[in-house]
Amino acid sequence: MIKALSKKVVATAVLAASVALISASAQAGDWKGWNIHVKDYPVSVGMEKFMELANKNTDGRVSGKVYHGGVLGNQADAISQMQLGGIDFAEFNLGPLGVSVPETNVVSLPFIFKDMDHMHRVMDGEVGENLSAAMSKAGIIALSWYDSGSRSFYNNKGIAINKPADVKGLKFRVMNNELFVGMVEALGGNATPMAFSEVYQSLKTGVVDGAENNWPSYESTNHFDVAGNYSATQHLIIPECLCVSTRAWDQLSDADKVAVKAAAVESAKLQRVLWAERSAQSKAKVIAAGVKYNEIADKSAFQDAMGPVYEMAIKKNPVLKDIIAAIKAVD
Ligand code: BDP
Repeated sequence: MIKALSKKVVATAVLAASVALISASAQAGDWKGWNIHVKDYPVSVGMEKFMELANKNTDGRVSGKVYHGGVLGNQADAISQMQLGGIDFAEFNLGPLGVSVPETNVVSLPFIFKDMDHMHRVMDGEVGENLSAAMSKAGIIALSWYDSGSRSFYNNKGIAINKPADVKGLKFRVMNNELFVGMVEALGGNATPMAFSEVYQSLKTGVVDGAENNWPSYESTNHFDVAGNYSATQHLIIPECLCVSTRAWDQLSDADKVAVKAAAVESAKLQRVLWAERSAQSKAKVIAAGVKYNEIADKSAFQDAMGPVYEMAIKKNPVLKDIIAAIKAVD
């Protein structure tokens, strides 16, 4: 009985302490920022710029710190922490976000965008605004869209992927979203969702045969050291968001909201420039280090294989049908 009581007392104290912690972190002036990438990555530099400008634009009423390198946990943890209030701002890839905000699954459909410019036109227009509105219902306000290039397959089996049949039997790590599992399966391979931080070791020990990512992530994580064949399938172009939790956002005055939004938009401009530079540098670096790289002149066989992924996505979330049409309608 005494034991049970003390357990309850301890539990109540722990709860009170975590509520205090949560509300403390949501105070303007003390924002905690989550980032998966290393400090010199374009996303990281963009986030630092965002905080610097948010601080300046609000005369110091908003300040905070960015925690780089995933030290605050993986993206799945970060999404729930944004909702609970343990993290105030973050930079997320929209891929795994589809699990919490179904509308965002549209950007995780393979080959949905024609190229990076098309993605920018879509995300900087009405579709981007609608996705942002959907995200805010989940406690996440998207203030601006960051670049993440296009994702391509790489493997540790010495295989140059030129056609879907080359994927057959290979096991790839994908980001956490069943659409990505479906995508690899539609090409005849197998896929395992896994946190970003675990991929290097899994490639090295052969738990997976390959993964898929853009040039900067392939390089910054040293995946190129353990999976030396990179094939430019460019099957996904997924934007990323610079986001603030609704908890933190709701504490701002209207004027400070405008000021913080402006800081985010400005930081995205910088991030996009840095992204283009880093992509070229990373590509050159890994090729100089001995990576075998092949381009694929005609990707139509890969595109044609994606029918089941679109069907699965629409069946599960019929709302995607109209968003797909809206994206196709953007030139
Ligand atoms: C990178 C994204 C990052 C993802 C990572 C991944 O920038 O947000 O976590 O890919 O593959 O390109 O998990």
